Amino acid sequence: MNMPSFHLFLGSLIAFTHCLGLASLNAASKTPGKPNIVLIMTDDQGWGQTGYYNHPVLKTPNLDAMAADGLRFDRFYAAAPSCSPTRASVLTGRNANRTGAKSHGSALYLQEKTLAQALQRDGYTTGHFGKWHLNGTIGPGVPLFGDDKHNPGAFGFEEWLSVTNYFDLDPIMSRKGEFVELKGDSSAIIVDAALDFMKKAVEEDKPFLAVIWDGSPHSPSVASEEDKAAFENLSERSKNHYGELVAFDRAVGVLRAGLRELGVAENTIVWFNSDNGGLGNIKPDTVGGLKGFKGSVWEGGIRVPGIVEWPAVIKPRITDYPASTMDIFPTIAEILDLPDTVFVKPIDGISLNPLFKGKQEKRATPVFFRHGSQCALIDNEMKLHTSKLNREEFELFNLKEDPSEANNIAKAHPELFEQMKTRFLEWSATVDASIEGRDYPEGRVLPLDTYAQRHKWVNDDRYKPFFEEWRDRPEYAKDINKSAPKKKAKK
Ligand SMILES: [Ca+2]
Repeated sequence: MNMPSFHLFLGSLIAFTHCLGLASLNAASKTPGKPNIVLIMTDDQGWGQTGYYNHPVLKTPNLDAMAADGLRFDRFYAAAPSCSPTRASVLTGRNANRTGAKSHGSALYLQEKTLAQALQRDGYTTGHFGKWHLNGTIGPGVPLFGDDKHNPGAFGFEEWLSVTNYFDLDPIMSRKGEFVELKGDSSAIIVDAALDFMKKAVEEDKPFLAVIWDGSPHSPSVASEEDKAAFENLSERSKNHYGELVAFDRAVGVLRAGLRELGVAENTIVWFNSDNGGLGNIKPDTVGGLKGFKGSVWEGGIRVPGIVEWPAVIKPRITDYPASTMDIFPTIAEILDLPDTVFVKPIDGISLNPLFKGKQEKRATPVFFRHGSQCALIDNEMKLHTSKLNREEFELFNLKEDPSEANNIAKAHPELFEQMKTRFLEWSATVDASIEGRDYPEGRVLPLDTYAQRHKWVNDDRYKPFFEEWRDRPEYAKDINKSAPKKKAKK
């Protein structure tokens, strides 16, 4: 279409919509086109650490407001009790053992297909902001290299401002490979960067996927004096931990207000959850009285705060439907009617779109967990659990009647117990096949390059040129001084 006739067309379209009047305009704006998607995840925030669960010392007014306006999941599960595996599950819809990212710091295989790649192909602009932890590097967050084969860009993110792992006040981050020193609170930095990205997408009239993975409140926690003020009776460690959650909550407020200012809040899905359960060494309570902590598949290790806000579709309410980070990609795929070729199969999550629309039934597909030797199968209120997969020592719990998982009822329900055990072992066998690489067209796992093999950042030769510059930075000082002690000045 040439310009003049386009303007003519636009002019008549405006005149036409004016004739239709306000009511139909509202109806039109309510018709969801492609929703924008914001996935926001904290690092080590336990199930009990929100204001809406009446935490004894922590207040989270912004998460509370989000919960009141959205779908609050009282049984939302991180797919694993640890960082990288849960991140892999978000991007693939699969149990992390299938994907390479089986333990903290392990790289995601390049043979996987991600949510970001699928959305990019569907016309979305995609961005990652914050902690990545899928490139094989362990230790404190360091900026990612632009040519790292496992950086966010390699998995479908066009824009990124990222670090390998947790990060605190005044971090050094990587903007698509360019190292940038930033000032201020880490949660505020990544939310501001994500909002800039969203603003640009709105100006360009493109739907967006913004993945905001915070490093808070993961240790070492460093909070500002102001954010620690409410916790003066706590230990220094707990004060900083809770202070970081205050800063995160404030950033959630900035994010929600920003979406409203951009005029896109109505048709934006904002999905918040934590990446694993709470910590045992933080006081007071992080897991809301559940059993176990981060690292275990007891409820305290895997059940996390979870809220989905989508004003155009979701009516505010609370649900006890068990859902998981593995459901995020399948849910979005169904909403956007993406072909199932966007996934490497099998996937382990299911679409929650029917639940979003208010059709709440029992969950048909259980939520499976396998993390090292610790495994669980959650089938609505029933939970099969083992800490020793190789010995097949399973126990059965009813989470509704026994939320603290104290009474093994396997003997009282032998048939159900056997059924669930069989179901779990069948599923687990499919995971073994995935580990062998059977899900990939190559029929095997392609070897990882050296830098993607799990390693400490400080042993990575690419970072050695930065040691002198970074030697006095609190997050790196210990590692650098141990690995490359400072030469004593000559007398
Ligand atoms: Ca974590």
